[in-house]
Amino acid sequence: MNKPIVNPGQWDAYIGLGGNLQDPVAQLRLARAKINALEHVRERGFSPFYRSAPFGPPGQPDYVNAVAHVRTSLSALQLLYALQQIENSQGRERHQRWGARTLDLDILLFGAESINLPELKIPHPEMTRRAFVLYPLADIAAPDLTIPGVGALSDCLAACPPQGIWKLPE
Ligand code: A4P
Ligand code: MG
Repeated sequence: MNKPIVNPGQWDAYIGLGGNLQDPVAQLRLARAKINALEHVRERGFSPFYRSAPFGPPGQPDYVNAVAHVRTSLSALQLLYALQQIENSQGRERHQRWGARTLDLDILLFGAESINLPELKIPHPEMTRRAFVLYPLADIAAPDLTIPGVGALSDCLAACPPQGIWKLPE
């Protein structure tokens, strides 16, 4: 059964999902279902899962990463707060920047917007340096996708080899 959507979707947003604690694949699957259950949010695509070497403090387990494409009529801040509630509902604890976590949901892109608020920076500032974001994004985005203020996704991929990431079997 289709859930009711009051306003038709207006924004194409890409969300990066990551986690490295407590069965990350299951955490990401659950988060995917919760994102798709949000009012005014509809999934348009979902990448394969990737295992990835941790970026940040050493000694953490490998991560699992994926990217979701959604269409939404929420504002970027409304979407951020909804995603933070999902992180919290899955036991996300914030101890250390870039430290191990059950679930991290980052808004990578929100339409063609550039946003620079204290609590929300879009495009996500680290995304162009991270193979575990760029390659799953490329799996589901249009080949000519442009990252606002940066340039073509294809140029970012060429500058960021797929090292330290491994696509998991479907
Ligand atoms: N915030 C600002 N912009 C955004 C955005 N576009 N999307 C703010 C989401 N949040 C955004 O985030 C800190 C604050 O960022 C939030 O309060 C929000 O208002 P957080 O999730 O509480 O903390 P964090 O995730 O530790 O910090 P940060 O800087 O967001 O880290 P990243 O960049 O998310 O990196 N290694 C691998 N292999 N795979 C990973 O997924 N992830 C991280 C986290 C580190 N290493 C990783 C991975
Ligand atoms: Mg984060």
